[in-house]
Amino acid sequence: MSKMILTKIALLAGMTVFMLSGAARTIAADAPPAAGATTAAMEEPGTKAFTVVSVEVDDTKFWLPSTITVDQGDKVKLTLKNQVPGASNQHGFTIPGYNITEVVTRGTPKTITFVADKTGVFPYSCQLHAAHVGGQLVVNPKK
Ligand SMILES: [Cu+2]
Repeated sequence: MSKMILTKIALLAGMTVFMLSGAARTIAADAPPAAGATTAAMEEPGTKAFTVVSVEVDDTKFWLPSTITVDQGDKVKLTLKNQVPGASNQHGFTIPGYNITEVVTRGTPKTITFVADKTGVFPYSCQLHAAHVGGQLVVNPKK
């Protein structure tokens, strides 16, 4: 075969891969959003987004990260994920200082949004299990 034909075959093969991957992307876009599919690029300006995950390490359950820091007036978006294995598939997430209380089922992330209008340190925890280690939301005063 001549070099030109080989080049054409290579181009066609490349285009086929490109078109196939395009089709795969289209299918993926039509599928229901996967866990954590939202990206920072999709956030509106002024929104601070965090993923907060419940995990188990050596028999102790944690909500991580253990500190979330924002500024007063920020719109806060929390994607809550429960990744704790085991028979119990539900854990709680509560920030009493902001009147937030949710139950998060493993495999079904929950997204909550609120405006951080009060400054201070607001603990968060699991309202279902006292031993489940929580953390704190820190809201700094506006500069
Ligand atoms: Cu819990």
